[in-house]
Amino acid sequence: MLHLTLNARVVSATHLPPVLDEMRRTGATEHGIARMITKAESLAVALEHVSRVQANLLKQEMLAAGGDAALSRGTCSEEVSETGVLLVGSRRQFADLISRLAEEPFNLPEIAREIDRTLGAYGRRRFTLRMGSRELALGPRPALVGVVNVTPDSFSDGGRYLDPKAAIARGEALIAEGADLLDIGGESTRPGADPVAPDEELARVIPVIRALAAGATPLSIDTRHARVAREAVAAGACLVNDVTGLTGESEMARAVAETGAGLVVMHIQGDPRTMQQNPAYDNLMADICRFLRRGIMAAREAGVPEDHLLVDPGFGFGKRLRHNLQILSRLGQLRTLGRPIMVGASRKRFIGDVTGVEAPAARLFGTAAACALAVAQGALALRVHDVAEMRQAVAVAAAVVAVDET
Ligand code: HH2
Repeated sequence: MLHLTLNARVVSATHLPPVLDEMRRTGATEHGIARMITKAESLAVALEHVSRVQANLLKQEMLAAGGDAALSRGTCSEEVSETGVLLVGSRRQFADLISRLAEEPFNLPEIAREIDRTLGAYGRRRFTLRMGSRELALGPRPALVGVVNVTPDSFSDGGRYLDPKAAIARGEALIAEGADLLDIGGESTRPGADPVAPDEELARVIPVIRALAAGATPLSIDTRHARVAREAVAAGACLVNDVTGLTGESEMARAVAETGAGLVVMHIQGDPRTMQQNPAYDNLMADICRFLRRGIMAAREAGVPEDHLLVDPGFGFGKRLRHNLQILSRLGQLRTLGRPIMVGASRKRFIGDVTGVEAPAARLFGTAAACALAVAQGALALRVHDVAEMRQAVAVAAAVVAVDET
């Protein structure tokens, strides 16, 4: 699979609307602007596992186009057989590179198509998420996903909504606060949590799903178990939120495909019991991207249509403080995957580490900052415990994003 191997990723891109605005103010013609703007947009695209011969030709062609390519030093001295590549140049230089590569041997036309596809995916800002018979428009307005934990031990609200009546009331309250979707879970995945048997998980979530499914708000089931996913969808859920990103039960992808539900593919390193013991990455964003790509491919191979998928970097799932902060700062790179980004930073430990606020339920303002930063980077679904408060934060961030898009 070429695109998994290459793991092409847009690392950065110029924010163009202010440039366009100033160009127009000069009185330049639209025709002139259309030509000039491709020079004003600076792009950096990372590729992995490029063979020595491909890398040398990429460098040569990108230099000829007026850009450049960073490669391993050993590529020239023939000490390495493959290398990572960082292509840098303007939009125009990338277009030139892509047409030059179309004429080259050594699979370079495929690399060109992958770069082109990646740039196209990165630019996408609106999606229609399909989940069974439901649809949810994502972008320009991000969706708020309210969390309902039907558990005795969730990290921030364990025990509060274990009673089905309390969980149903919580779900209704979150809908009244403006939730676009509810994510219902019967197993805590906090660091160190003990797994819950599917029978117990089902006993917790099914009555809550049945009761809330009568309303208009779509429901998601937060589970690692294929059986729970199937029964939850039969009871009225339309989205499966699998925190293992399809690396847990092998049946999960088929279960989602057969039910027609949507799927959240979330990144995790390790499993909840051990994930925080010593998380380490070669290249954090590249590793997350590759994991999510694998999940997308596994879902598609099982028959889940692409427009049923969301991706999520999995804040706190096998990440140190620095990792969580870097993900938030570089989240936009995941737009490369061409699927809407969900973010679940709500009340999490890293917010407590930065703010010194120990009680998870008191991490409201920190959560609001994280949500706003995520929206600024392109997140289109925010999984939160405090819908009313985050609705304000997200509305402000989304309005700032939108002001440059219209
Ligand atoms: N975080 C949690 C659970 N599920 N799903 C997605 N897609 N993204 C997340 O970041 C995410 C998630 C953990 O939060 P919570 O459900 O409140 O806690 P617990 O696992 O302890 O029940």
